[in-house]
Amino acid sequence: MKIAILGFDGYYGYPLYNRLKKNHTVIGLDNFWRRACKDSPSLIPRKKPKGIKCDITNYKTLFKNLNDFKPDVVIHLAEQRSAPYSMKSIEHKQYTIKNNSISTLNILECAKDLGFRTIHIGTMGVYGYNYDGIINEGDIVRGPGSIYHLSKCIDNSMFEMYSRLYKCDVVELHQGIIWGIGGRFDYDETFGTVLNRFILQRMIGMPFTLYGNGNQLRPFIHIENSLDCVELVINNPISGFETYNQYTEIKRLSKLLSGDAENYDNPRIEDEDNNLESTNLKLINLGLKPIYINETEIKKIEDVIKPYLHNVKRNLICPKTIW
Ligand code: USQ
Repeated sequence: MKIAILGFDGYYGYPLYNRLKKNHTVIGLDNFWRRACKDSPSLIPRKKPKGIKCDITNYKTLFKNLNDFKPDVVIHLAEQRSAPYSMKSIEHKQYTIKNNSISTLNILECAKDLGFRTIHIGTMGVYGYNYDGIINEGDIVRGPGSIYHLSKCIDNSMFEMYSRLYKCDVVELHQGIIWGIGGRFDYDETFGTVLNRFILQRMIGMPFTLYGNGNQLRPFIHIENSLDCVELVINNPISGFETYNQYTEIKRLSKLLSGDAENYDNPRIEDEDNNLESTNLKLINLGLKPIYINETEIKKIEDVIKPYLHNVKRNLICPKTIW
């Protein structure tokens, strides 16, 4: 199959590119924006991969690249994906909405004219974390807690509309919080996700930076599982618009890892004693084999990052972005 990955230089895009190119003809496009964020460096250095430099918010360039390649599937990862980044200032808010929404619109315009299938990595955060009922896959439940999550709600509405009006085939993967190594490893307060941050904090003898009381329930998925999910939906095509909840377990933040924790005044506006009940059976039924959070899996990550611990910049760890 011919597959184009938009945003192939990111935490998720890079390992996905390496996985898919084993069995498919794959091209990668990226504006290399994340690489230029010098305040949020990856702990593990990684060379710039070979691919096409393309800003997806430029419709003409995107169309030309996709029209030349004629993909069967386009995987859309070309988004600003950090909630804290999106809440730092009006400029960060504008950048996030502009980049994410225009990218999605451009991809859908290309899909309408070129006829490829689109797979989008969305987020469980579109539902929000203060809903009392059970969230089924495909339910329209909205409760974004940041401008980033709001941008994913806008994406979601665009996918639904293009699929309804123009019969575009779109898969929306509502992903939980990823953990594990994706070529790069982020631990700073802006781009590091919580479990990866806690793993590193324990290794450098720092108590976990637990926001609020730590009772928050959140969905988690190992990065390898997340890549499995994309392969599963590539190999099991649907027509129309289909949503999958892409996580393997729901955990309380205070119970993620054993170790000392320090409770911080929560820098985010979020419900700390939330309910989270949802279904994730569609991917399991397609064959996903969950990798759960346990010390054996954590040890594998520790072994990879250990040689780079001298690069840790402690001043990047404590929360600074408040909303
Ligand atoms: N948290 C801490 N301590 C920390 C960092 C975070 O207690 O040092 C807490 C946060 O307050 C939050 C939870 O951990 O309750 C998750 O925070 P996070 O930064 O790991 O994840 P989040 O901001 O939700 O975003 C991440 C990815 C995003 C993806 C999302 C999936 O950056 O791209 O969409 O996870 S989900 O959370 O399901 O929306």
